[in-house]
Amino acid sequence: QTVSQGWKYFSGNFYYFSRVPKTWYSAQQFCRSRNSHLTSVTSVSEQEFLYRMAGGLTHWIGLTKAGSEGHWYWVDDTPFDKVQSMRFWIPGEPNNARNNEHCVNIKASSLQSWNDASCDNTFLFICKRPYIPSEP
Ligand code: 2F8
Ligand code: CA
Repeated sequence: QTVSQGWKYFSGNFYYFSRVPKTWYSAQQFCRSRNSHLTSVTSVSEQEFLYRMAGGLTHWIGLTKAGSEGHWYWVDDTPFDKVQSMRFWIPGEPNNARNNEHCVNIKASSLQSWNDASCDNTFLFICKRPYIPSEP
């Protein structure tokens, strides 16, 4: 399957783990150029899969802030579930350090994993696109 080279399948989606660090926005542009978005995380099993595949290295995910209120949203348009997502933040995060942390990465242990960081920092990143079976 040439179309899926370098992409890992998990539970209905393909994921791309970059080998080159980018800013959050450049990472999202890269994902979009590959028919995908920076990944959303909507379950414990997905979080554990991503953390395991990330191999201990910090990776951008598709969570960022919008509006003057600065509410979190997923760039792939998955609704952000604030309550269900609490468990995924590193204790003490998001802390919006220096008032300049509007993008999120997977950083620490497998479950309490997310940190908000400056979108201008460069990290590895994870793209996600749905697996859409083609007609036979
Ligand atoms: O201690 C948590 C804190 O660690 C760093 O700041 C010192 C992170 N900064 C970056 O990753 C740029 C903070 O986001 C994090 O909250
Ligand atoms: Ca932070």
